[in-house]
Formats: sequence, structure tokens, C-alpha cells
Amino acid sequence: MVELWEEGWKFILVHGGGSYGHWTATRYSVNEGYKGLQSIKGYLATRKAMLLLDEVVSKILVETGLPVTPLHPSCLIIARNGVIEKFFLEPVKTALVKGFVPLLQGDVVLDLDKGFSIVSGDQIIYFLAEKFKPSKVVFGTDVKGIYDKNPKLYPDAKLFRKIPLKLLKALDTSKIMVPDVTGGLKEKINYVSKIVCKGIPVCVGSLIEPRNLIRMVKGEEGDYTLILGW
Ligand code: IP8
Repeated sequence: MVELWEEGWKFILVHGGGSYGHWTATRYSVNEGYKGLQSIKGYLATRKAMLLLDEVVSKILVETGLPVTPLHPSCLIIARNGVIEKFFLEPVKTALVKGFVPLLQGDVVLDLDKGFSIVSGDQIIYFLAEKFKPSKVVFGTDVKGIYDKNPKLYPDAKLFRKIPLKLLKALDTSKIMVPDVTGGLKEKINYVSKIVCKGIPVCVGSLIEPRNLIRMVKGEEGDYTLILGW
């Protein structure tokens, strides 16, 4: 990733909740919103879990030489019933102008209807894509991309190198992955589709395989999925 930054690419990073955020949010039913003083415990625990995860992620990235600026959506976003209503983007813009790499995450945010709610990294990516109109959006995963079935369960799963939006929307996501507090793969596909519909190319691929991120960003040949807008 540092290679891209050194070449002058400007980009925003967004990570999800992983076992830190999802486990905590599920344990305290945070998605149900404010239900009295007791539920604040879950809100705080989830915020803390995401702060901890973000600290881990930013430390690793800084050690690779990437000047990341962690920007916590819990303090930048107001949602309504789980959907971003207001997003204070000035820190993101300033970080980009100053040559930093803004680092955001799925988070628990204040909510005009529910008191608080969880906003996924994917929803944040969609919002940012609409505002910043990037040349490409890349979704990083721990598998090579989008398959016809779960590659962790089925060794004969077939990787789609290119998949038209129509086929992507028709995939039976229940066979590919289990849902999580922000909707799992179904919601991810929903946001991927919305971004592609805005005319922004989207790739989904592994961040574990060396150089794969660079291949996806630069559009080089490789084992990953490119979503086609038709
Ligand atoms: O992993 C969820 O973000 P996601 C964040 O992008 C929390 O869905 C707090 C669970």
C-alpha cells in the first residue's frame, strides 16, 4: 500500500468491525439502539472495541511507512435509523490535501431515531464514493474475490474474474456467507451495486496475497473480481 502512496495515489482506507466490533455489538444487541441506561454499556463497549481495533490497524499501517490519520466515524457521523444522515467530511478532505491517508472504520454512531446505531464500513465507503467520486473502489477480503459458493467450504467454488451487476445481484448470498450485525455479504453486495451504478468501477479481492491490492488499483491482470456495470 505504501508503494501506491509513494507513487502519489490519493486514497481513503476503511476497515470493518471484524471480531472486535461484531462480537461486541452482537453480545449487547447494540443494533437495537438506546433502550435505557443498561444499553449504554453496549454502546461504550462497541466504541471501545472499534477504537482498539483501529489502534491495531493504524499501528501496523504506520509501521509500513504509510502516514495514516485515523478518523473515527463515531464522532463524524449522525445516522437516522442506521443510515448516514450527516457526515462531517472536512477532516477527511484536509487529511487528503495534506498528503495523509484517512483511515475510517465501520462504527457505532449517534442516531436521530434509535439513539445509536451501527454504520458499516461498506455504507461509509458508499457515502465517501458518492462525495469524492474516486476512479475506483476496492473491497479487500481474505479470499480471492466473489465466488459462486463459499470457497472456505467448497474447494470446487468458482471465482468470478468479471461479473455483471445483474448476475451479482442474483447471487444467493445465504450460500456464500453468514449474516452479521450489518447484514453480511448481502449488504456488501447492495453497496457494491450502488457504487457501480454511480459509474465507479469496483474490484473485490484478497489483501492477503502480495501485490494484489496494487494489481486491483492499477487494473493489472490477476485473481480478483471486477464488477461490470451491465
Ligand atoms: O464490519 C461494523 O462494520 P462492518 C462495525 O463494516 C461494528 O460491518 C461496530 C460492528
